[in-house]
Amino acid sequence: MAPTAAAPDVNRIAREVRSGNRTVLSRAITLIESKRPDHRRTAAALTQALLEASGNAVRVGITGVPGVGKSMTIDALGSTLTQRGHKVAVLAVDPSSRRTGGSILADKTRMAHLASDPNAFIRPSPASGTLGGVAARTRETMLLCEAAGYDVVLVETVGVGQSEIAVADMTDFFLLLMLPGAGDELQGLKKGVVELADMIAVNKADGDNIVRAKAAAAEYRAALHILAPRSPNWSPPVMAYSAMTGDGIAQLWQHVLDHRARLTASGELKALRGEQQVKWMWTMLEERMFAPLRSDRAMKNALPRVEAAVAAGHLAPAAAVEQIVELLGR
Ligand SMILES: Nc1nc2c(ncn2[C@@H]2O[C@H](COP(=O)(O)OP(=O)(O)OP(=O)(O)O)[C@@H](O)[C@H]2O)c(=O)[nH]1
Ligand SMILES: [Mg+2]
Repeated sequence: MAPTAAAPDVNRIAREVRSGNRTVLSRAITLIESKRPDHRRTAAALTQALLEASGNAVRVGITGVPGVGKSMTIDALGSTLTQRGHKVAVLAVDPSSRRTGGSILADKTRMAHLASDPNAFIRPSPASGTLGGVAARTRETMLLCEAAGYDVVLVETVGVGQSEIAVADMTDFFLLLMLPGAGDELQGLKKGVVELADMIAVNKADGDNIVRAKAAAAEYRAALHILAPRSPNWSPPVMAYSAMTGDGIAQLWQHVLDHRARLTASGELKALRGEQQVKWMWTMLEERMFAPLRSDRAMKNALPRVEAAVAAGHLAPAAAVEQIVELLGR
């Protein structure tokens, strides 16, 4: 890394993060989430300084419709893993403003065990912004957590939009949670999300729901057969489990480990990580290139006018682009 004015500070923060200091980790994440240009530069230097120490976690993305039991599953799975000696970081990608103060708290109460577990670190989604921006912050946060010694990273996103793709793009294993109940086959999820899944797990297989959950699992298993698998070395399993009773949580994790073993052996995991890094670079570059459009005052004034003219048909889109580029060059 080229020495910069901020370097001593960056090195100190990096050292503290690596030593597992939670307070410094939290502050470093806040720095990463900041939009101030000087903070952005320090954050970039920090992720670079910690790059070598990162990358050692099992990265699992978890999605599913609201109420499917993502939080409860993360609590049960995460607690099982910390009991086995793992350090678990829980992150989220939620670009909507849905999850404001109140529901972050609600989330923590739904992750009651992990919230008080010294070997777990829960960080809610960065505050609302563009999906690209929120996802970028979460990726950087993931690197920091890994450098701090968290060897399992669970990234949650609600399964109703584009954020699933962003999460699948930053994780090794993508877990799709489903509710029991036949008939509602794919439960409003877009087919694209199902295609991303490395496993489908039907939650709430407890009490009166066991039979229904197993029936739903059989149905999804049949549905998955007609989709081409993401990897030639992995057919996504479909299982039923209960986050509430913990039944099936151990098997669920075993599938994650099996997947990892297969994809490590075939070299796919390494290739996947590499592709993700490059994609990430481009995403960040695009964001950076667009930044002047959002922050430049003259641009802020001009853009709505240009847009209105394009919408009204007075200005051709190509001519509008020329105008904007010219403004940017000033
Ligand atoms: N019976 C049963 N109920 C469950 C289970 N898992 C979750 N629930 C209940 O389902 C509801 C939703 O659970 P959450 O974990 O908050 O679901 P979520 O997917 O995180 O929901 P959002 O954060 O709103 O997207 C809660 O009332 C839970 O108590 C389970 O395994 N069995
Ligand atoms: Mg939740």
